[in-house]
Amino acid sequence: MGFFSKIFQGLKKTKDAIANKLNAIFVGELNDEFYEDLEYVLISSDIGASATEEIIEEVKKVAKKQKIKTSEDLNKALRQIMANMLTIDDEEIEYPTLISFVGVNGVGKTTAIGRIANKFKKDGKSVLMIAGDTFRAAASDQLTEWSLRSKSRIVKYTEGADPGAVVYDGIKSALAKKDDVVLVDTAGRLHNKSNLMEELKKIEKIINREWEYQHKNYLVIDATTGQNALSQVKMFNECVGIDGIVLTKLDGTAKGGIVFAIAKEFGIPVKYVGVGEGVDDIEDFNAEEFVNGII
Ligand SMILES: Nc1nc2c(ncn2[C@@H]2O[C@H](COP(=O)(O)OP(=O)(O)O)[C@@H](O)[C@H]2O)c(=O)[nH]1
Ligand SMILES: [Mg+2]
Repeated sequence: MGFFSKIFQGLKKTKDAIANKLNAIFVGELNDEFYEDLEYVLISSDIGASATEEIIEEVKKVAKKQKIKTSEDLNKALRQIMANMLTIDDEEIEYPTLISFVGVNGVGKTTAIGRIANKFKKDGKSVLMIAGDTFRAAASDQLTEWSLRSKSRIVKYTEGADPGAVVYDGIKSALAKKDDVVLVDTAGRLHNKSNLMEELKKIEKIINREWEYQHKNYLVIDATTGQNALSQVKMFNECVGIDGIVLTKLDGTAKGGIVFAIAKEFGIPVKYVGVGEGVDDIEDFNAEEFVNGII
C-alpha cells in the first residue's frame, strides 16, 4: 500500500470525527453560530483550546479577504491554515546521527525503532540499535527480533544491567564500525527504586559526553491518550529536551488532532506517525498529507 492510502486509512477515525462534522455545520454562511460549532468540532477532536482559537482567528481573516461560499472553499482554507500550523522548521538529518527514543511504557518505542531502522536500511544506511531498556528481558528480546528483521546490528546486555553502560558500549561500537544511524531504546517504566527521569538524564549525559555528532531525542506518544500526551511532552521535554515526536496508533483513534495541540504549545515537529502494527506501518510525517487525511 502506498503512502497516501496508508495515511488515509490510518487517519480514518480522526477524519470521521472532523470532516463529517464540518460538512454538517457549514450551511453556506460563516456566522457566529458556525464559529461556535467549528470551535466545538475542533475541541472535541483533541486539537486543544489554544490551537482551536488560532485556527478560528485565521479562518475569520481568510473569510474577510475572500468570500467562502462552499464547503470546498472552507475545507481549502482550513487545510492551508492547519498545515501551516504543523509546519515547523527542523534540521536535516546529518550522518552519523544518534536518536534516542523516550516515552512511557507501551506507547510503541521499541516497535518504532524496529520500523525506523528498516527505513534507514532501505535507504542504504548502516544501523546500530542499542537496547537501553535493560529492565525487562522481554524488551531486549523484542528489539533483537527487530534487529534481525531489519538486518541491523544490536548492542545489548543482560536483564538488570545499567542502561548507561549499554549506551556507553553501544556508542563505542558505533564509532568503531562507523555506523550511519544509532537508535537507542529506553525503558518507559523502571523497577522500584530507580526513577525514570533520573535514568534518562544519566543516559543523556553519557550520550552528550561520548557522541560528538548529531543527537536527537524523539518522544514516542500513543495518539489514543489524547490530551494526556501534552503532559508527557512537558515532562520529557523538561527532563532531556525533546527534538521530535513519534505519534503512534493513529489507526486506533479519532484523537489525531492532538498533533495541533503539541505543535501550538511546544513547537516540536512531528517526525513519524504510526498507523498500524505492520513492519511498514510507520510514515515520515508530512503536514499537508496529514491535514488532507483529516479534512
Ligand atoms: N495499532 C497500532 N499498534 C501499535 C502501533 N505502534 C505500536 N503498536 C503496538 O503497541 C504495543 C506496544 O509497543 P512497544 O513498542 O512494545 O512499546 P514500548 O513499551 O514503548 O516499547 C505493541 O503491541 C505494538 O505492536 C501503531 O502505530 N498502531
Ligand atoms: Mg519497549
